[in-house]
Amino acid sequence: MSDLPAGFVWGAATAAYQIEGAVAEGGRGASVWDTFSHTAGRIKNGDTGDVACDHFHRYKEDVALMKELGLTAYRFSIAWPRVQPEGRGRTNAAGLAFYDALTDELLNAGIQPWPTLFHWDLPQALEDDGGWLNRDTAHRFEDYAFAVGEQLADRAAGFMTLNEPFVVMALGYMLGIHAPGHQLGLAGGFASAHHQLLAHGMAVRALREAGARQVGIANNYAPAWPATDRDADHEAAAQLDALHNHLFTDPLLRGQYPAAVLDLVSTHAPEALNLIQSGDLATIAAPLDFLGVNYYQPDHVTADPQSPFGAKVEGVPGRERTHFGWSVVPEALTQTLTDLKARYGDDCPPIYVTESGCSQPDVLIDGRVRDEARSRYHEAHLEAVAAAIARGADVRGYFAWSLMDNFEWAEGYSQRFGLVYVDFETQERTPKDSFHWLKRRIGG
Ligand code: NCW
Repeated sequence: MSDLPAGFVWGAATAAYQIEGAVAEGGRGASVWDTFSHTAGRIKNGDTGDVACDHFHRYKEDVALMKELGLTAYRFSIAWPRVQPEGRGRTNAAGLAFYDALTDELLNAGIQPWPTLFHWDLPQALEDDGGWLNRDTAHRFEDYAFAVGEQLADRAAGFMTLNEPFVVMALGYMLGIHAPGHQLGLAGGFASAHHQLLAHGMAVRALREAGARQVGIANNYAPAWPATDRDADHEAAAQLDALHNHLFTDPLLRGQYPAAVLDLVSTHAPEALNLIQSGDLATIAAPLDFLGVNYYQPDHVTADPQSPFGAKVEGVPGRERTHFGWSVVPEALTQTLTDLKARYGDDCPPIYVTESGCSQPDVLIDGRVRDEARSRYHEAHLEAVAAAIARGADVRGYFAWSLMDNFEWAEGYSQRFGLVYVDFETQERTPKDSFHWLKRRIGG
C-alpha cells in the first residue's frame, strides 16, 4: 500500500438527479432527466429519479454515514431546476436553502463541500428553447453560477462547473442514449460542446466574482488504445482521443480547439464552426485552480465508419469486467494522469480524481454486502494514482463514485456503484464491505 501525499483529499461523489428524489418538492422545476425518464422505453425497467435515494429528506443520515466513513470531502451536484425552476430569472429560495443546509451539515461533520453546478439535469424550460444547442444557455448558466456562488462561496472548498461535458455531447446529443435524447451527429455534437465550454468559462468568471476560492471542472478521460495494429484502428483511436480527451481540455488550458477536431468538424459539419465567436476562446480559457478527472476505463477502439465518432469502443480483452461490462484497467488511470502532465506541462493545474469506481452485482445477505471486487478496484486505482504521483503528476485527492447506490441514468437502478447499499423499497442504507475497507484505508 503506497503512501499518498500529506493533505490528500479523501472523498466520495454523487449527483443531484441520481440521489435526491423529491422532484416536485421545494419549488423544484422540471429537468431534461424528468422528461426523459418518463418517456417510455428510454430507461431500463422504466425507472425514474422521482424518489431515487430520497436524499433530499435523508441528507443528515447520509452525512452521518460520510463522517463514519472518515471522508474529508464530499462532491455533490446542485440541481439547476431547484435553484432556477425556469432556468432563468428568479431564484427559488427553498432550493438554495437545501444546499445551504447540506453545506452546513457537511462542515459540522468536518467534511469539505465540493459542489458541481451541472451534472446533466438541465432545466426543461431551457431545453424547450434549444438546450445546449442554443448559445443563450451559456448566458443562463453564468447567471445561475453567480446565484449559487453568492450562496455557497464562503463555505465551499472547491466548485466544479460541469460534469463530463463529453458524455453530454456523446450520449445526449449524438447517440441519444441520455437526455435530451438527440441524435444529431457532429453538427449538433459540436454545438453542444462549444456552448458547454462557453458556459464553463462564463461560470468560472461568475463564481470568482461571487468570491469562490477554488474553481475547476470534472472532465471524463479515457486513454484511446487501438484494438489492433491496423492503420484504420490507429486512426480511429487518434480521432476518438481528440474528441474524448482533448476537445474539453485544450480550449481550457491552451485557449484553442484541437486541430484534429477542427479538421473533423470542417469536413463533416463546417457550418458548426460559425458558432465560435471572437472572444469565445479567451472566455473559455479562464484560469482554473484544479482539473477534475473522472476515470472508468480506457477506450479500446476499432474503426467503425457507421459511428458518428468513426469508432467503436469495446472492453479490453482478458481483463476483469464490472457488472456494467466496463474493463478494470488501473494502469490506464496512471496513463490518463501522466498524459495530462505530458500534454499540458505547467499549464495543467493540480488534479483531483473526481470520480473512480465500479458497479458490481451486489446482494445484501444477512445485513452484509461482500463486495470484495469493489475494495480491490479502489485499492488498485489508488495505487495507480500513487504511481502517477511518483512520475510527476500533481494529484491531490480521490473521490470514489459513489457514496451510495443510485439512479444510474439509462440503466436505472440496475447498476450499483455505492460504498453504501441502498434498498430502494425501504430506503434503508447498509455500508458494504468496501465501505469498511475504505474507512481503514483512509485511517491509514
Ligand atoms: S454513465 C457515466 N458515469 C456514471 C454516472 O453514474 C456518473 O453520473 C457519471 O459522472 C459513472 O460516472 C459517470 N459515464 C458515462 C461514460 C460513458 C462514456 C461513453 C463514451 C461513448 C463514446
